Amino acid sequence: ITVTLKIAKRLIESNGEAVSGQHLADELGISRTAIWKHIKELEEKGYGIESVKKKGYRIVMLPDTLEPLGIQTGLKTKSIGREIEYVESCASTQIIAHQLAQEGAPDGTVVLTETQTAGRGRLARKWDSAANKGAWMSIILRPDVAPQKAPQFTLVTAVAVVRAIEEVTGLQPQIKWPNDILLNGKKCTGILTELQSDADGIQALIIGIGLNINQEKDDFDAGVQDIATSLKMESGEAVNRQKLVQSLLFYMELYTQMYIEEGFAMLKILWESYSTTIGQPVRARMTNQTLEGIAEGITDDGVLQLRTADGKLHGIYSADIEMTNKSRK
Ligand code: BTX
Repeated sequence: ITVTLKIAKRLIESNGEAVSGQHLADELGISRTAIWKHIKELEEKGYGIESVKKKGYRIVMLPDTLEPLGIQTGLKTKSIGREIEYVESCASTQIIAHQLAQEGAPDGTVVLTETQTAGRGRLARKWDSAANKGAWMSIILRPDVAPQKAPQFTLVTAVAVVRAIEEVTGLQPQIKWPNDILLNGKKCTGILTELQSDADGIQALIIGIGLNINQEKDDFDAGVQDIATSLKMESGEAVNRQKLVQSLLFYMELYTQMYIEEGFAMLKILWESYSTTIGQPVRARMTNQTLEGIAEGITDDGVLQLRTADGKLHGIYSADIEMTNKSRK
């Protein structure tokens, strides 16, 4: 961490109180002129800093970026987000995270970027990742659970995403099984869980999360404009991306811990309470067939239970779900 960032950290941590230039100079062992130069540098980076006469410097605005300093200051987690790999742009945070995981990155490492040129969804679909308007991230977890449990982490992540959006914006998202987070029937977040495993079990889970935050309709690719939405479009207000990411990392840690220690039962109740799918007629498109019926619930393993008209109950492990009740959005 550079001296400039140390100063930023010191100002952020003083919670809006001015910090004297002399204090900063003494603490860092540099001259007051040097402090002044670093302050100018912070201003150029987008920090709003006020000079209060006789009192010193006070931070009044943070730059709207996802840089680790802003995310980690005030972050309420023990492990998730303690290591952050931040890049301004990349092909996909999943690629970087896979690489880092192979090199031994610790549990809880987060890869964050402002824009992706090849953001990906399930089945090699494209994920539209507009610059500086969302949060595109991958979280590396190293849970001691069997590889078949990996899909449950998608459900646990969905609950964490819903809680974070609720907390920061007051909006009430819904979950469409397995991995879509919806607002007014449109997708505001996508989740992609990938796995590195061997004979010993899971080596790493790479959980990709794409949060649409401050986009306007035009910021989305034409092909997704009708199905995508952002928190700003739904709430009418710009959302602080740093706060949202902090809140998400907090709930990710809380719920993944809960899952690892106590199993899926509690999370299943939360998940079902946010779900738009359960109890509804749906069409499930799988690679080899399509089934229609009522989505009755999920099992303790996160498998969707679909009852078809002939009364048979089918366990769906992976599919695209369409709501067939037209009166609902
Ligand atoms: P999915 O396969 O469920 O959804 C992909 C589909 O969603 C696309 O085919 C398109 O129709 C639609 N879509 C594309 N972009 C958006 C968008 N920004 N908002 C709403 N709908 C969209 C979902 O896959 C999983 C997405 C994970 C994305 C994260 S971002 C960070 C990480 N890195 C990476 O490359 N992927 C993950």
